[in-house]
Amino acid sequence: MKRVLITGAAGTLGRVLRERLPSHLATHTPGQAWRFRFSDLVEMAPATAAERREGSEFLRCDLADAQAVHALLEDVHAVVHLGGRSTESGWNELIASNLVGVINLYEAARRRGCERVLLASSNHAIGLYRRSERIDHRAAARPDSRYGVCKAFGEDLAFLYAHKHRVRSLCMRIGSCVERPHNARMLASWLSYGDLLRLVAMGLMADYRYEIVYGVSANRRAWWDNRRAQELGYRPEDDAEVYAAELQHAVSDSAVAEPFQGGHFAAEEFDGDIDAVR
Ligand code: NAI
Ligand code: 15L
Repeated sequence: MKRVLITGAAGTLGRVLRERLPSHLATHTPGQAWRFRFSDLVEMAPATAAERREGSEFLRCDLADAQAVHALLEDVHAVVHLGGRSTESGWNELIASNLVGVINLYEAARRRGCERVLLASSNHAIGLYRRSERIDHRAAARPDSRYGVCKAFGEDLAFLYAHKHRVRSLCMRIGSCVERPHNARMLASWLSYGDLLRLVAMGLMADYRYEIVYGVSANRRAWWDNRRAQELGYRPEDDAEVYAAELQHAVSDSAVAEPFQGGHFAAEEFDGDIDAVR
């Protein structure tokens, strides 16, 4: 039996995984028993009947509290780390939840002997690449925001703990994980909920030490060459192109957002020189 901890389980993607990951794994990993521990800073909706049957646990925990995170990692085989601020925020909030939080998570994983962490990184770690560029898993960070810097830091921390210690890490640079794309940018960056499940299932099963992959569907307009994820066994099934006729003209009026992969995260507070970003 392998216990999976999902942090940020009260959030949007946490709720998707709570509802759908147990049955997805039961179908796709026959012979392997999984148990789930769900955690968040805030109170979660009460467990469903299915979750009670599966024996899932629900624990409130502030990722900024090292002792509490150490307790949370008891008997955990793998962590899907979604917890933290998910949009641009002030430094104080980001330092507590996204920097101290991810440090506490990896330190507890190391001390508890947790085998692997699936880290929800973000396209905003590489948001200052241009949309005209096609990048792969070897692309160095080019954060577009304070939030993106914290994600890039998480990827470096994952490297340290994977190679210096024994915590394997899959850093998932997630694009836009929403039920359906809302604008032209998401024709490239969309990750469907079904493909999120496929990516996480791959991350729980594949053999790796440290990897960066893109959390993106099989979008024909994607800016990201996701062959490393494919090699590890990720098989996305969705393509945002089915929304193209409806969304291809849904562009912003920002001269900063449009050239960059990070879109409005790049544009917010931007007072640099667009041409000098390369
Ligand atoms: P969300 O904001 O809905 O969920 C994040 C959860 O983390 C919230 O429930 C919040 O209460 C919890 N949290 C915040 N600070 C915490 C702390 N100090 N201790 C414990 N829990 C804390 O975000 P969403 O959309 O579900 O995203 C999940 C993860 O995936 C986030 O790390 C986000 O940065 C990342 N991501 C999401 C993308 C998307 O398109 N939804 C794209 C790229 C990355
Ligand atoms: C993210 O990292 C955010 O968490 C999410 O809210 C979206 O803004 C997403 O990136 C995106 O770039 O669409």
